[in-house]
Amino acid sequence: MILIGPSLMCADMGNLRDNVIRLDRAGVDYFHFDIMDGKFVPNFTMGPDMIRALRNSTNKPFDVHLMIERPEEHLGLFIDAGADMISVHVEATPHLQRTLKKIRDSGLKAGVALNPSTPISTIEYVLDTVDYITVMTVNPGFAGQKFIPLMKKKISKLKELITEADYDVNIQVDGNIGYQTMPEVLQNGANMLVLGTSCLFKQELTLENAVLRLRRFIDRFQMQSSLRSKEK
Ligand code: S6P
Ligand code: MG
Repeated sequence: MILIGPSLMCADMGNLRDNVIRLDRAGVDYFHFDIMDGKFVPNFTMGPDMIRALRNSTNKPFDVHLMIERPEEHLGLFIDAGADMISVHVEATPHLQRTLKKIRDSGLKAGVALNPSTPISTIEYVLDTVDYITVMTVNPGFAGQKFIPLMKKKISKLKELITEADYDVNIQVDGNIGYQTMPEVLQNGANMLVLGTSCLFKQELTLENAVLRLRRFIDRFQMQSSLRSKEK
């Protein structure tokens, strides 16, 4: 199952509720919120009040990507605001396992995000405590950056590790996911796509048409890969 989640920091900030309602109707699977603290990453974006304000606009899950230092100190704010899934960066806390467990114990899905230079070995011993792993395919902090090619290898290595250990963990990719990069990240094992300026929020397409085009592309991709695996 391939899931698509618009990155709301790339939406029309003046019409956020309208964008969420339209994307929900167009059939996205979840909404991705980027939270930055100006320290872990050199930028500021959204916060818990925005999550709370949008919570009654859709029933789809809210995925909160915490790009903040010491995320364990702020989890309550995002849980209370209406998050369904929270990911924390492995580089941002010395207590990763405890933090992930706290997210899960609160009834949410727990995710861990890896900066491009962070090796997969850092999460080997929390594979039983996570629901999804976010492979950052750009350095976190900004939309509109270029995909880092070596991340394709990282995704496939991670997929191998998860499959070998037989864990039920999704792989999310975040950063410059568009028609150029999608085929390879999907082939290598990603199944949750964060979509920003490279794919959904494009001047030349309405949100509805952008989602439609994307769904067709993913359906075609899945059909072709199931044909390929039958031929083998
Ligand atoms: C980046 C953030 C992302 C971006 C998204 C933008 O720090 O975590 O979620 O919003 O990657 O997408 P694009 O297509 O503009 O790179
Ligand atoms: Mg993100």
